[in-house]
Amino acid sequence: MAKVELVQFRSAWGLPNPSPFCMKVEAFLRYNGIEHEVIVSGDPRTSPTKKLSMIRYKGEVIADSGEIIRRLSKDFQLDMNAHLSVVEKAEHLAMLHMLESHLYFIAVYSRWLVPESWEQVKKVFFWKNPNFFQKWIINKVQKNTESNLYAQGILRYPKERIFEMGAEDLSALCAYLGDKTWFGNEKPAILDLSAISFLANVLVPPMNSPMKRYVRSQPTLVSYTRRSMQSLFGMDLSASLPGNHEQSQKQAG
Ligand SMILES: N[C@@H](CCC(=O)N[C@@H](CS)C(=O)NCC(=O)O)C(=O)O
Repeated sequence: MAKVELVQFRSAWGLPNPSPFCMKVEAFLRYNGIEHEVIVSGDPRTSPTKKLSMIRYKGEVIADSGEIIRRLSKDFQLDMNAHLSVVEKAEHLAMLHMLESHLYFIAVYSRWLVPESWEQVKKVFFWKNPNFFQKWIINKVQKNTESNLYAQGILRYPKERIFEMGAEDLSALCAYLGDKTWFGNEKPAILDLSAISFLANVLVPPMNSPMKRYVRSQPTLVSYTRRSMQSLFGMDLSASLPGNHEQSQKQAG
């Protein structure tokens, strides 16, 4: 089989990737034992969608985590959702869109437009000691992000309401997980790859956002993040997550 080149941002904050979409693809490759090489790129403009995640594979460039997983699943004859019922598949699709097409924009707002977080984000995505011109570029990228969030709609709400909506999404995710080991029940489904990437990206970075405070207050989500990161990435996050909860002993299958 042709090797997959996974083009993604530099890892940060002790996480495989600061982008939940790149992390989702990496989780897919790792879980399914697909041979791959990580190529670090800080510039999403090289991607056909002008966004990362992206892979190079069989001489093609494929962007978008969903499209990448669709294509590789076909070629490697995999279906991580095969064991789900029709209703579960529908629920997973709705949850996936909640994470990737709603919560994501709240996370972007939280990182890029809240000044305290922005200071941390700048260090990860841009130059360490920017000169005058680089500072101008950084400000321009931030302004573009602000315009995008206004066009998308999330920026038309007050800050308190934006974070309240973030907590609503996370609360729905938590309720849907319930006491299951994985969203896919006994083994991970595609929703797990996305959920773990979003949760780890909320919980682990050093920013003290309202979303992080919310997730930390939910033992179900904290223990899910801990055991899934151990299982999918072999990473022990115990040191950076709140202490023992009743589910933390649960073994991920
Ligand atoms: N639907 C895409 C979303 C990708 C996406 O939004 N990537 C962000 C990083 S988390 C990006 O590259 N943004 C750059 C930009 O908007 O200029 C996927 O699943 O890969």
